[in-house]
Amino acid sequence: MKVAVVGATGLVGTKMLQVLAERNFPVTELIPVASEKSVGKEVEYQGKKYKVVSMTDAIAAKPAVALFSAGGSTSLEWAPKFAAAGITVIDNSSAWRMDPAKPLVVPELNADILTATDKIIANPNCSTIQMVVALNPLHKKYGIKRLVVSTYQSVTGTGVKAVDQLMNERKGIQGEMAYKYPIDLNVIPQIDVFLDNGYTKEEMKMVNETKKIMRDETIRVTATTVRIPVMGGHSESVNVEFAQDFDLNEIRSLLSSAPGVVLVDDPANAQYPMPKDAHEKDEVFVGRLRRDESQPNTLNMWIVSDNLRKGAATNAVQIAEYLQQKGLLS
Ligand code: 11C
Repeated sequence: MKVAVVGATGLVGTKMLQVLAERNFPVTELIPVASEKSVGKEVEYQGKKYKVVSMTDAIAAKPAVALFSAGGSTSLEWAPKFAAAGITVIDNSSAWRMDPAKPLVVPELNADILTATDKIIANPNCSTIQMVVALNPLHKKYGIKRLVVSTYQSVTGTGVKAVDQLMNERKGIQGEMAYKYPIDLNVIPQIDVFLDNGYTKEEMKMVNETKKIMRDETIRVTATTVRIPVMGGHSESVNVEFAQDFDLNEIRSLLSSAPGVVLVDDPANAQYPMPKDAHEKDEVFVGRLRRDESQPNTLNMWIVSDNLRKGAATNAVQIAEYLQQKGLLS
């Protein structure tokens, strides 16, 4: 199968290539695509070098699927052109996520909504993906009424410029700033821009995407999203109020058997999820499970995942795998 990766030289694009190879996705021809200034550069895939091509050349090559990670405006402009040529786009930007006509997919939850006519499929925000993967089995059993989430997000979510800023600060080098403030030895309670309601775009993505993916507009969600000087993944403290009471042991067993979830919850032995351990893994790690003693039917949990993998590249490749296995690609 011909596969295009749009944004192939970025952090997520590079991870998409790595994940496609690791999972042995049946790529017969790779078409790496990037901005005009990268056209002609080479990327390596399974030991072979491939020349980066332009958008127009990629469409002419007619891949069956194009994994996009090139930002919202590129996606708004180019995804419809790929789709019009019969190419299925799996888009990692926020451009199409809340479009009612576009599926927003986390395969563990809602791949069943996909059809052969879906030519632009949205990949959710990283912080949303890891939260819903962990919450879905609990929602099915107890019904979630309300979520209060605070995030601790890796600089890799911003991109290579932010990784460079953190590393430069550590080395005492004055370089380009991805953030308005230093990130090393700091915490920045702003991810993306502020909206009129006082929340950031990242926070409202968690609110709106969660309801769409979980197919339940009644779930109430409030979020505070925060950048911390960490690389391996995003962490989240989630307070979950259920419609009915729960049993902690049953929660543990539901999470242990949930697809894509690994339970790491042994406080007596200081075992809990950390980004250092989640780095380069595809699963969502859950721990610190405990009853909220201040509120009935309410649980506190801690969720960690590699934002570049399950939060972006792996989720996109899993969608492609589903489409391919179900014969939904042209
Ligand atoms: C971050 N979650 O950590 C963001 C990155 O809508 O796909 C991904 C933004 C998005 O900064």
